[in-house]
Amino acid sequence: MAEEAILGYLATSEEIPDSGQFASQHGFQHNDVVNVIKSLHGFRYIDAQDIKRESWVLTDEGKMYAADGSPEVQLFLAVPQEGSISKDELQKKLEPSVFKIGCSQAGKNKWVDMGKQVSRKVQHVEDKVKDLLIRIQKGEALGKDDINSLKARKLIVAQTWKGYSVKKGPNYAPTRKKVATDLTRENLQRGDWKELEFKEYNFNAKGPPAEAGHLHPLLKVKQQLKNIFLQLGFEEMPTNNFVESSFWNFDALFQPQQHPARDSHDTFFLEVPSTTRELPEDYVKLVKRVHESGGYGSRGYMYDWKREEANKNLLRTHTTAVSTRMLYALAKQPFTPKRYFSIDRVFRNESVDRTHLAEFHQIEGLVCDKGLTLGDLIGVLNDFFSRLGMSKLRFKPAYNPYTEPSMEIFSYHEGLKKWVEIGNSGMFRPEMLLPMGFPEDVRVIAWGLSLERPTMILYGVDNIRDLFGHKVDLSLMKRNPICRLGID
Ligand code: FB9
Repeated sequence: MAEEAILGYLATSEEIPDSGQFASQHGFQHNDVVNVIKSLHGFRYIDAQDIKRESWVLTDEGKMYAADGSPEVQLFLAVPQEGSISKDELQKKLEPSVFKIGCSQAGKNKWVDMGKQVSRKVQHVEDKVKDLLIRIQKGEALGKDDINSLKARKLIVAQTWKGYSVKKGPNYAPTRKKVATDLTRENLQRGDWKELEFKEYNFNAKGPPAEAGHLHPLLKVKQQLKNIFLQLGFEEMPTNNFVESSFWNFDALFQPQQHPARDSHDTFFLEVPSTTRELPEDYVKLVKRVHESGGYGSRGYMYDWKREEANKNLLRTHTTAVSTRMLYALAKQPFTPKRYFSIDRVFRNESVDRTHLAEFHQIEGLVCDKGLTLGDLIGVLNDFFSRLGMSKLRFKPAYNPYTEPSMEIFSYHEGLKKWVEIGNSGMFRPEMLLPMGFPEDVRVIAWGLSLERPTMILYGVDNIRDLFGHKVDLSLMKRNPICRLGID
């Protein structure tokens, strides 16, 4: 429609000086004309030049006065030709803003005598303001002073009108030639490819966005944590066994069999297979002894340690169970210092709430070397967490059955403006390490945190159920820029 009109008009005229007038003269929306002009300009059928025009438009208040008359005239007309009217009476007859502005303007124009009684001082008045506003609505140009007085009363505001002047372009034709965007078999068979005009290839055009898979935020943060551990010279422990025996998950960690965490309120025990098939018998004897009567300077827990309790299979409650297996294996070899880490799922029979599910990902790091001290642990923690953007750490004494001393780790989180508990740590007890066969002076410092908490804080996820499970909003994943963890 608009295209034919523009190309048709240029067939007989040199130029379309103003797309705005052209649109109103031909009954088109200026916007449609502009879109056609841009497209025809793109194909060089026409040459379009921008033209701008400053114009004035009425504010909502201006529109009201253009419709109902200026407030000063409305007030004047409300005052009786003869005699007077009380100010209160008058006020009741008019809108509050009209009365207020009307009083000051009519007073200024000396049209009325404003006392307790209000009376006219002139017989007749012109509503110049209304006339000026209507003329602007008609697009007429007004004199500077009139514009300034209306502007001063915030009845009009400036508006820039953008349009185009159009001339014929190098590819001008009265109608747009269908340009072929593809050479098809049919073109070749029909041989009409000779006449066809092909659209130029736009090698800068972006192809359709490739809908690819997206990493779940947990996996993005997991990868970044892995990179930190690897940069610090840690090796990843194999965590591909969710099912574990109570022995490696608890007993080997010197966690007594009557410890509350070992009952089904906190732990998922397996029905099938309910018991583990094999354990290293010599080592089991040493674990049994240290639980029952201590040794290595410890008095143990002095209770009857039961093999069948240790045999029970469960869903691991922490990846520390994997650390136990790896340390036991390490103790079998000639001693070499080691740094190990694990990041994988653990299961706890806990009540589900905003930050707790029955499973989460535990992150664990450990350093095994001779003569390590609590100072070394604090040092490693500062190094590790500083790479997560958490520099200011505080430590609070804590208790774990398998570490002594133990510390909860806190960091001041700028965004949340508060100290956040960011993990737990400690030095594995000799009752755990020596039965494995480690030399006296070998120490193992370790710490743990969750993957979900940092991911929730970094992605601003308030409820863990929005991060994990069927309620996850996939679009959130798609549009969430990979967040950088305080590194670069
Ligand atoms: O992750 C936790 N908090 C955290 C971590 C990082 C973080 O980053 C933000 C970007 C700034 C924010 C918060 N916590 C550990 C602390 C709390 O959330 C705590 O309430 C919940 N804890 C889980 C266990 O809940 C029962 C988080 C989980 C946890 C706790 C302890 C360990 C591992 C995971 C451990 C250990 C350990 C100790 C000694 C030796 C070896 C392992």
